[in-house]
Amino acid sequence: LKRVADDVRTVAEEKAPWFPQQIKDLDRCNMLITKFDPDLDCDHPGYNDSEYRKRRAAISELAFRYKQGDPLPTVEYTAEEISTWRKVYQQLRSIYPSLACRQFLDGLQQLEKECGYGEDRIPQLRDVSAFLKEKTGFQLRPVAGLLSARDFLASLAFRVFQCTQYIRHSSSPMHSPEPDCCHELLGHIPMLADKEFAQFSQEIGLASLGVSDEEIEKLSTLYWFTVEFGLCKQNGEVKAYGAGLLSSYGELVYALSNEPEYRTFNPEETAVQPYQDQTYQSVYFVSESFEDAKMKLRKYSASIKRPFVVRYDPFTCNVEVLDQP
Ligand code: TIH
Ligand code: FE2
Repeated sequence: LKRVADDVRTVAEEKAPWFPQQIKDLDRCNMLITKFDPDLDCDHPGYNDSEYRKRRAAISELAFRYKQGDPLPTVEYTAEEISTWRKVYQQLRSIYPSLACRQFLDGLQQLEKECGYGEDRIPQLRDVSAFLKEKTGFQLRPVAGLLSARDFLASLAFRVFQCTQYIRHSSSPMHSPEPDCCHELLGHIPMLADKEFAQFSQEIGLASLGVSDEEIEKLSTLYWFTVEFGLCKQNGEVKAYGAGLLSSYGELVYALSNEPEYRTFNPEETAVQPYQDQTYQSVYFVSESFEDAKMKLRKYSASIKRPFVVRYDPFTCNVEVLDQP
């Protein structure tokens, strides 16, 4: 009987794509998507700015060299970079109170009080990671650019959030087509300071481990329309909870204007909606509440079928793989 069970496991594991089972394995989850690279994409606002590209390459180097467990690299930002940050911070900070959801505002307030957030300096990943670790157990890891969806989602299974450390080009403070430190620090981090949101992010990560490319595509589309561009109702008003909105003054204002189309969030439909990653979205999905979005996405994640079961062990921080009972 034992041999039969072993055979079954071998077949199941052979079919599933590789996935990390220990936090150290995240060193192998580093597949970059070069679509928005300023060296390759002639529409990138930094394409013709060789200084900017040199700076980006230097900051990328820190991420390429990083191994799990190393202290997070710090970057001494230039006066120009800090001035871009200041613009982004000032503009967004002034509209958050009326447009951002409550959980976000709570998180940001704590970061301002306890983690040195403000318009005068760009927070260091090292400090933010220590802050998050205490609040929700999340930690940060530097990444050189946009990661493949599979690798990005897998890190969430370990409560690791992969963060870029360079900043957007000074010519476009209001919107960037790719993640940068404004997007991570202002869009994602305040939400990750919320216990329930952290839990839910980890569940998406766990649901992604070892699933097919088709399932990854659907899961990352859902991630896109919720964690990145989600809207929810709060006290009868529509508010933003998506990080891609909360880090872009231009798109935040646009998303909450009368222009774009709104649809009710429904995972089955949302998972197959084509999305826009060069400019603003043409459709946004609105949930009845933030909790509702969370519950629906959680239910969807749990419904993805796999020939095995994964379980996160919080004592060892490992993912255990069990045969389907
Ligand atoms: N568009 C966002 C911004 O300007 O901050 C960044 C991104 C969100 C999602 C993908 S890239
Ligand atoms: Fe993001």
